[in-house]
Amino acid sequence: MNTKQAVIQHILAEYKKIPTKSWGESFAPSNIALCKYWGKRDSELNLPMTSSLSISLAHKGAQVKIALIDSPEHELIINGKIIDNSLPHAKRLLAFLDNFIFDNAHRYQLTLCYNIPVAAGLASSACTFAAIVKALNDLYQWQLDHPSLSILARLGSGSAARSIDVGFVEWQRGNRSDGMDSYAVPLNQSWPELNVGLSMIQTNIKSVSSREGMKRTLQTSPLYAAWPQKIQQDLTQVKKAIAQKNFDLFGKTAESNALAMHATMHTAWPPLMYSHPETITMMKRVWELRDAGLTIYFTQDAGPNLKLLFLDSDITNIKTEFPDIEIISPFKKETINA
Ligand code: 2P0
Repeated sequence: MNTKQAVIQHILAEYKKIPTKSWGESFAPSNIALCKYWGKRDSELNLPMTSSLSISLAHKGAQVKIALIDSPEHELIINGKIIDNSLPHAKRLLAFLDNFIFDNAHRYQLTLCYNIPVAAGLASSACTFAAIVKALNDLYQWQLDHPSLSILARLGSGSAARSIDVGFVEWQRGNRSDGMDSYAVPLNQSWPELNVGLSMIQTNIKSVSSREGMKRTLQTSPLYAAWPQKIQQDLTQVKKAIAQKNFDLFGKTAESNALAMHATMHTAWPPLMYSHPETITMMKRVWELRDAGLTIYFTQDAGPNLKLLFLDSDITNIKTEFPDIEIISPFKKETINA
């Protein structure tokens, strides 16, 4: 038994492993980190070097349906297409499902439906593993609490720990080597006027995975030593900004955190740069607009797409300036129910 399986056994020890329904179903949202997760202290359990904080993207994410099948192999269907089990993207999902085989006669049929581009820095692994864990919870009717769901989702992908909840979510680093104290906790704070604008500079699969990128950065970047302290300061500031609804402090902290994370990547070796020329052009436009009085900030993950942060009061100007962005309002009722 590997360490991951030991954690799963520990969490599920008391629960029955026979489904009481034909299939389990669930949705989990993507999340965008405002204070980023970049670097692991344990790469098997996806334990982070630092805490991180994100906002969930309401109705944007993954819908999962999972059922047991009489077959020696799992079956994977993504956005309506049967996927070859030998593809790298499939292998990671199937390896995760292997951890939840409780009876040797059956495997799973996993159906995934996204309304967000896969593997384009739009956090699709986060919503995927969170939705799978929630769907298993539904299939077996375990009724696990949120910390347990978050820990199980983290075993699939670190950022998935944060996609179990909605709204603002903090993933606590934890200190234990088994990770039982490393899970996400919702902040229970709302900000109805807040918007996230998704740019679609590129939606192809990226060349260096986050997993590989963070490993390289941790091992080689001379700037990485400063990252834990930067995260600590930014977490304090962003939580203060959310509590006070101070949008300038919120946006400035998120943007600065993203730029600092990318600085650690640029100084890794071989260097790592997820930005495209269009990314830089868009960043400069944001800075020009801000100088001209528009209250707009950005954040960027491990991909070329920027996520713009702005309030309702600026939405008309932002739409004129960036007509191609998709706007998500994480706290608006109609968005959540869409
Ligand atoms: C984040 N990212 O906090 C950061 C910012 C990308 C940049 O979490 O290896 O796909 O599965 O734990 O969760 C992407 O990393 O990596 C990520 P694994 P994951 O959102």
